[in-house]
Amino acid sequence: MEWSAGRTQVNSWNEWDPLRHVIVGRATDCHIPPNEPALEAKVPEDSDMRGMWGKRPQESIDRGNELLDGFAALLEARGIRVDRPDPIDFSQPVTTPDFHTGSQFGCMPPRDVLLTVGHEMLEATMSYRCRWFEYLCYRPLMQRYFEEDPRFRHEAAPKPRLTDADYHKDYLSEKIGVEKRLQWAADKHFVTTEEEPLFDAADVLRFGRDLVVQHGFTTNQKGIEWLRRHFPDHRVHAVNFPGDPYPIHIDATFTPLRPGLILNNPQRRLPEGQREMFHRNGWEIVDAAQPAHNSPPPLCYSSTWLSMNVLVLDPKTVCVEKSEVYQAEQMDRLGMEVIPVELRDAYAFGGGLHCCTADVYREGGCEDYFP
Ligand code: DAV
Repeated sequence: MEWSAGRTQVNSWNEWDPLRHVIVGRATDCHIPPNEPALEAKVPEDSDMRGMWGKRPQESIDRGNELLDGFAALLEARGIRVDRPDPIDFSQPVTTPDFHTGSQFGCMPPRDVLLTVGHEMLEATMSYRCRWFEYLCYRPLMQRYFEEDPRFRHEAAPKPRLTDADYHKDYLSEKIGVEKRLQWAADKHFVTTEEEPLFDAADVLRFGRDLVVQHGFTTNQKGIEWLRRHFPDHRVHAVNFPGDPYPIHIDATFTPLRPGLILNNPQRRLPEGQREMFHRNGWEIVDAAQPAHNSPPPLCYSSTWLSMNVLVLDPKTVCVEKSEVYQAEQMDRLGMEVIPVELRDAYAFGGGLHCCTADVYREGGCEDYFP
């Protein structure tokens, strides 16, 4: 079927084919949620956010929206169709028969919630209580896509119960220390237990027939097994990056740019034993450039490695955050055309250029890159 801008078609099999239609998140009403087990384990021990919760300062929300709107306009100016989520009232607490938490999170970043595989968009289980209802912000879009595209498959993974049994108690302490965290990461002892399948969509990278999934804080082995059974025509590979003391989401760690080329965070190298499928098929895994900043912006959950959280528009063109000059230089050396996009003041809402988007349509079909 030919691409036409007027009617939605959902189709995206990888991270690099020419992008035609995308969702860009919003900072509106974004909250710092109260403490809960999964967040406790993630917020860095020296973070300015520890113990804090409530709505984010309105000026920061306005600035975040200004940058996200600017990014959406830049994409539209290049002929890419952009949709936006509908925020709900994130100050509302979440109560289920199994847990209660005092507020929600926001509708940034969509990449965490929605996994597009071919004609399907799958709502992830999520692993934070404050993000349990985040899919609601995307339901108006899902309804529209369902009406407009007869091939579109709208799927939702089983909602998890997120009782205390989902979290390892030894992670719930203020002071663990980076050394112990690194040992735990090397031993694949993460905050989430194997009580039930858990995954965030941003732990999954799409390489045509192959899905590469990070096992870490936000995705457990049962979540990866659930994905394996849910996508029987795909090969699902579990990876982990022992150098990361706070392993959530793969997209500041491992960044495919085009067939045959992946950037890897030099502090979180893919272990030798997990490189086989890439090497055997002639793929190159190169160290990403250093971030331009020594620390994340205020009230930010993510690390400085959002420098490599780029959005590939096609195999020759990539959006890089404007201040990330070393990353831009490296892209240039690798033969990519770089589009600088100002986004750093929106990092605090949950991530960078890859995080703040979710694919709806990329050209191309399901290729086998690792025969
Ligand atoms: O390096 O803090 C951020 C990824 C956000 N989706 C990091 C991972």
